[in-house]
Amino acid sequence: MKLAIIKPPLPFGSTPVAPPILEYLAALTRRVDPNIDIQLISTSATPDAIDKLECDLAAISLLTPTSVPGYRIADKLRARGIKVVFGGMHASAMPEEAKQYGDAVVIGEAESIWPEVLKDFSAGQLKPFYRGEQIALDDLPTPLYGMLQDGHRFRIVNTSRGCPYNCTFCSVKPFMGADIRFRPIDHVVRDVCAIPEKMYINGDENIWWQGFEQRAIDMFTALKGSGKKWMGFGSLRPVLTPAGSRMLNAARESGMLTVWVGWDAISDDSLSAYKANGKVGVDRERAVRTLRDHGIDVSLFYMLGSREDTMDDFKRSIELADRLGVSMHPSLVVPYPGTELRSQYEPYLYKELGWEHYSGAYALFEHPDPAMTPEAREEAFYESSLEILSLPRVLRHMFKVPLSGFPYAHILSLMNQLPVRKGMKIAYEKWKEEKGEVRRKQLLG
Ligand code: B12
Ligand code: SF4
Repeated sequence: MKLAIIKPPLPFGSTPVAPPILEYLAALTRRVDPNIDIQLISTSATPDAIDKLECDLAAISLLTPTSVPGYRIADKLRARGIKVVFGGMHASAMPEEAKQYGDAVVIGEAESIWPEVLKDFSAGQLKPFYRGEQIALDDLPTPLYGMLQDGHRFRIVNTSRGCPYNCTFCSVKPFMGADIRFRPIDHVVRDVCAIPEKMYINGDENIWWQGFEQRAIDMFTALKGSGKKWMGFGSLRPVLTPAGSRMLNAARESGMLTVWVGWDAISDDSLSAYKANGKVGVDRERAVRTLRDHGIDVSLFYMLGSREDTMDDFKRSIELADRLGVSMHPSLVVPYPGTELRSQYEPYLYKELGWEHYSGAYALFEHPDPAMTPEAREEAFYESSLEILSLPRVLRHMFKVPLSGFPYAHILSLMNQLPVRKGMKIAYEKWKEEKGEVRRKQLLG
């Protein structure tokens, strides 16, 4: 049997990060049947691969912003008689929608159900829907790291799933459940050692959890010997706990260069409206300074343009970037399907905007302030993002990266900002052209 595992194109084009599902689902498949011929396709990197693809079954992984291109890929393949099975967070939140474009949909996590899907396919008896369980993570295979080439320089390691917090915008929590499920530390070390490159990404939603600081310390200590550098997403709360300092030292000694922090909202009011205090409800600026004092560089991810946000928040994000001297990655708020935020915003959604607009660069709902029109929000998003990513600021941030990370963390700081700046400039020019076109059409009646 020939199986192709496909990641549809990402909204902002190719990234050096290998889409983790490809090499991971390949490993799960090998476990079921080592004789299956597997091909991995990251369409952002190899856009023409679909036209030449020959296989019996295509497994397509869908996120919300990649769902529409995923459906178009499925149309092409099914027209050539290839069966299509969808999975991933978007397919799980919108199974009936996905089923219209595929032969089968896997809802939930793959591990417990993928063997059955492959068996049914071989028997010519694919069912329309399959449901994966949230199983314990004590026997996950090592992804087939290195199988995907095409210029991907970073691989992902996952060490836990699930989250006890309840941020309203989050699509990970409804998917992975409220209990944190940890992988055995020796499995994490085994996977890290299997990565061919010298640098990797911890792809967990949170690399350290409050109440589980000792587990994080044990894992970082075990990873010291790997000799690799890494970065990942971490919450601010555990940083200021009594065990925080020991944990940060262990993280740095294990090769951690940069932590990506979900800052989520500029104002504390918006943070509360998102119910995100659970994970970031501490003196946020002190926590960021503490991280840097421990030699770890910080990048903040946050959303703008929520129904609680004001126009001032766009300006305040620039002030924050200057005050903290860290790199900042904004997006406009996205009410992903399956989230509490989507239910709250349901009456205000611009329903005519399809999933391809759910990339973080579009205003997707009405705002109570009549001055905050979609155009005003989108323009303010581009303007403030480009201001934050201006060359002098990018350089200033680089000079503030802790010296202990030299030179990797400094190079990474540039790599994390300069391509985003370039992409953002192109997107803004395109946006201006599109808006100009709409206005011209309106003027011509
Ligand atoms: C690592 C990561 C990235 C990396 C790599 C992405 C890539 N190259 O694919 C980077 C940093 C580049 C990235 C970028 C983006 N990301 Co991202 N990312 C993640 C993160 C943190 C971890 C993903 C991971 O490690 N997965 C591990 C694999 C094994 O898990 P999985 O894919 O969920 O697969 C499991 C199941 O879903 C299922 N499954 C999945 N697919 C399939 C397919 C089949 C056929 C089957 C049977 C099963 C199945 O089986 C697997 C095992 O159980 C997740 C958050 C999270 N914790 O999941 C966000 C996440 C996936 N990202 C998200 C988003 C929105 C983005 C961006 C679009 C954000 C933006 N606005 O810029 C960008 C796109 C950038 C671009 N260039 O266009 C969202 C998606 C939300 C949604 N509902 O769609 C998430 C969930 C974050 C969030 N909190 O909302 N991301
Ligand atoms: S901390 Fe919030 S954003 Fe992160 S996984 Fe949990 S609920 Fe989602």
